[in-house]
Amino acid sequence: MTGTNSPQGGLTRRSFLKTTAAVAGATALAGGAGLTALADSAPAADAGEQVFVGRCNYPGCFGCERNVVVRDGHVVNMKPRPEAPYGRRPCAKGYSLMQRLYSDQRTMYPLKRAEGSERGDGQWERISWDEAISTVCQKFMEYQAQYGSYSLLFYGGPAGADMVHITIRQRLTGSLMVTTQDGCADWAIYHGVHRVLGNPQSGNMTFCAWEPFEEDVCNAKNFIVWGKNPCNSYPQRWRYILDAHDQGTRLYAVDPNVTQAALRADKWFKVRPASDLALVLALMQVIFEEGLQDDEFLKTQTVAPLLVREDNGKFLRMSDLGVEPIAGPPDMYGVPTFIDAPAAWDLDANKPGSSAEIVNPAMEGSFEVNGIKVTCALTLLKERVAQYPPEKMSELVEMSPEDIRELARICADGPVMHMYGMGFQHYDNGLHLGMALATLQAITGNLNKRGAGMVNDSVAAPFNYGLLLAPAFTFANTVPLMSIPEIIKTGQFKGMPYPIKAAYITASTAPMGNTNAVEFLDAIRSLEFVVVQDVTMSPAVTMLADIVLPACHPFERDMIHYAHIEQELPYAPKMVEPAFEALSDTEILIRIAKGMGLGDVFPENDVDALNQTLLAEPYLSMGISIDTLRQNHTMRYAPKGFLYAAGFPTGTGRVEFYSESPQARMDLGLELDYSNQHMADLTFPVEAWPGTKAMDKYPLVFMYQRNPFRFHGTGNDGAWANELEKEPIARINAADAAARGIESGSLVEFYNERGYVVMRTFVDAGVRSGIVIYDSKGLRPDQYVAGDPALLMQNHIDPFAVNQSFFDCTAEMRPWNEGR
Ligand SMILES: Nc1nc2c(c(=O)[nH]1)N[C@H]1C(S)=C(S)[C@@H](COP(=O)(O)OP(=O)(O)OC[C@H]3O[C@@H](n4cnc5c(=O)[nH]c(N)nc54)[C@H](O)[C@@H]3O)O[C@H]1N2
Ligand SMILES: Nc1nc2c(c(=O)[nH]1)N[C@H]1C(S)=C(S)[C@@H](COP(=O)(O)OP(=O)(O)OC[C@H]3O[C@@H](n4cnc5c(=O)[nH]c(N)nc54)[C@H](O)[C@@H]3O)O[C@H]1N2
Ligand code: SF4
Ligand SMILES: [Mo]
Repeated sequence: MTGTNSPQGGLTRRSFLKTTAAVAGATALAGGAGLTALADSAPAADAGEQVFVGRCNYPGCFGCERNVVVRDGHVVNMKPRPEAPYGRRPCAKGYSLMQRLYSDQRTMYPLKRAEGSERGDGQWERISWDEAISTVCQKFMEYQAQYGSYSLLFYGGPAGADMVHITIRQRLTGSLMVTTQDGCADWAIYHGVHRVLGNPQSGNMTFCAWEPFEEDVCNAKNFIVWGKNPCNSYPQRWRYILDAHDQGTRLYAVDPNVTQAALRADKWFKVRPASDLALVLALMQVIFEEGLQDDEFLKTQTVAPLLVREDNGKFLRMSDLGVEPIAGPPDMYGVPTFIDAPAAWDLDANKPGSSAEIVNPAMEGSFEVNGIKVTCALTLLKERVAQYPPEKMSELVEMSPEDIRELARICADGPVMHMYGMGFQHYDNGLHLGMALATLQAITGNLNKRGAGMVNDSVAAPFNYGLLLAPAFTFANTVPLMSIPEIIKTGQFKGMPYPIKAAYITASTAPMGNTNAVEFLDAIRSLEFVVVQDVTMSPAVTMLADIVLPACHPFERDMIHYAHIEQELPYAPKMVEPAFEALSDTEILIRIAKGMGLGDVFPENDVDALNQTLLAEPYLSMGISIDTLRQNHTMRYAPKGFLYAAGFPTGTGRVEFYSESPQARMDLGLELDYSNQHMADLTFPVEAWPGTKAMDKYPLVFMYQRNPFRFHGTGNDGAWANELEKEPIARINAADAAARGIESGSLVEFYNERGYVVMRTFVDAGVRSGIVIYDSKGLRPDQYVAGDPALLMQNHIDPFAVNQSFFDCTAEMRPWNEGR
């Protein structure tokens, strides 16, 4: 963690609080209908009504269809749509979308910060779109001319989940070659899983054997939910899991706390926070010890028989045996490729040969080939996990060896599906956890067969790259979000100049939720010029903006949902005219492109961009166009079936539980030692682990959970949500409360040496002792009694995963006495 006082921005942990207090006043410009007004206008009969098939636009969720009722140009109701393929029962936050449309916190007009006022004062002047766009473009072009394109930071989140918006945004950032951010959220576990199962470069986070999941989950014999609360975070998937459970699939939950999944499970495995890695390594030890592994799968579909060279950690190749590589098919750029097959030991011939040809390879042992010592990958794995038997891991995981053995047998009794969440990777050891869990699936053969696989969220639709790429094939420079404060302060990253002067922030409230929130805000506030584009007066708007660009709500524009759950393209039409002067995100970006002289290489307007978006494969050959989507609402762009029928998308085409050239997820320009990155191994969190200095002083793991009413910061403007839950709450265990004289329902201060927050706190028997769970960043900073959870966060990053470890943070608590 870097220092909390910045000489540049002057925003310290103290002034962060002062700034957030101004947020409440900053929304005074707004005005609109709340819950009461909407109730008054509930639909009567159907006279004069229009019904559209609308859907949610939360990224990574289903995009559930529902019938949206429009009367006199206003959305007045939303009803379930039973004929929808999967999303048939919209959840609470799905319904709240309607409220966001008429929220009193909508951005209404382009605004500029009033002359003489400070950022965060909440004093705005209304300006025209022409003035807004020309101010933005003029400023951006000045910085570009003086400092180069990297001086512009385009910070965009996935919110809105609109394919056209994201496509045009990337065309613009690539054309201008600006600096953009990598969000560094959720990636540790995926990077680990991708190392083992291959990275299809598709944003795919679900590795079910059969797609769609909804048709296959009932084929699982055992379904295990890890560090996830799908009832809140994936309500539609949860429904299919419960259906499968009713039909006989056994359900298990691995979680430190009681969740709805734990309550419904046949057995709940209660783990210590951040100890899942130790647990999964022990599970594999048991599986090998008891001979429960799937030898045939290991032999034919994994790297188990491949020979690893002791001298350089790489697989022994046929070229090492003097066989010339043969020509392979050209790659996607037309560059010739060569096949140099990995070698295995042929037991019948008692010599090495091509792994592609050997029928009876050695699965274990060490050999010497041309003076090089080589060892079967499976032997290396077995030696690794032999170090972690249940009896040894039991104390770390705080689970009995008997329970660990029971879970191991469940994991080997296929078909098994693991649903893995974010909770258990929000610590600094998340990357190895991803590798370990994928390896567990490989050794038990629970991949590539029905009812088996690894389930998470999000399949990214194929984009129209012709439209997305800049015309001259230039690219933006992506930097990790975590490094942005340092880059702004020093003007450098990886030895290259990044003299950032201005920021354009859209579809994100990341500053409020990053583990480096304080430094991040501080850094952005030190910039000369900040533009924020949002549907609502979000904290990013109220705290940072010089210019506000009001964006359409998804019901006010056509939408092609790009980050959905199955390989099906969800579409929703524009249903009502934009409120006030809002424009679609795409239209705003096109106007900026035109204002910066790029008009001739951009679509004419948002409708033109929409029409061009689907003029690409696989849409053309699947008959998917805006017209057919308008008729069908949702259309598959890939046939149903096995995802990895043709082999795994790894270098060897096999499951690589041993990776010969492990990479860091992002290059931070650091010299790294990769020797322990080939295979999963026991690594530890930085704070949330017994024996750390932080834990000694602040013994409670400080974590959040997804709120069913909101999607991060999207929805904190929804009147229903705020009426149901007026203030952020925290939950703690009774023993922890009693030890500190805390009463349920009272205000409690949570603190560590970095900062503090005060929340109303309830004793909850479902919370494990030693844990504080607070509401995820659904609520606005000004709704905290005092302080903010962001002030407590630590900001260490594992340089291999380059990801935020949101739960790797500890705190102490005491009754709040109205002052510190
Ligand atoms: N404390 C804490 N921090 C967290 C998390 C947490 O739960 N708690 N979660 C972490 C994770 S896993 C993630 S993925 C990130 C997510 O972080 P973000 O991607 O920043 O998500 P949101 O906070 O929802 O911010 C979305 C913003 O986009 C706006 N918006 C919604 N729809 C549109 C649209 O169509 N157009 C435009 N222009 N704007 C739109 C919303 O009004 C809102 O202000 O946060 C991470 N940080
Ligand atoms: N309603 C709603 N749904 C959402 C979102 C939202 O904001 N609101 N956000 C979306 C996004 S971007 C994301 S990333 C996902 C995240 O959704 P999930 O992956 O479901 O994450 P959480 O809801 O944070 O649940 C984390 C779970 O992990 C448990 N946990 C904590 N530490 C450990 C540990 O060390 N080991 C184990 N085994 N469990 C642990 C917690 O007790 C909790 O039950 O949700 C998505 N869905
Ligand atoms: S938030 Fe997700 S589950 Fe809920 S209605 Fe929307 S798409 Fe469906
Ligand atoms: Mo996320």
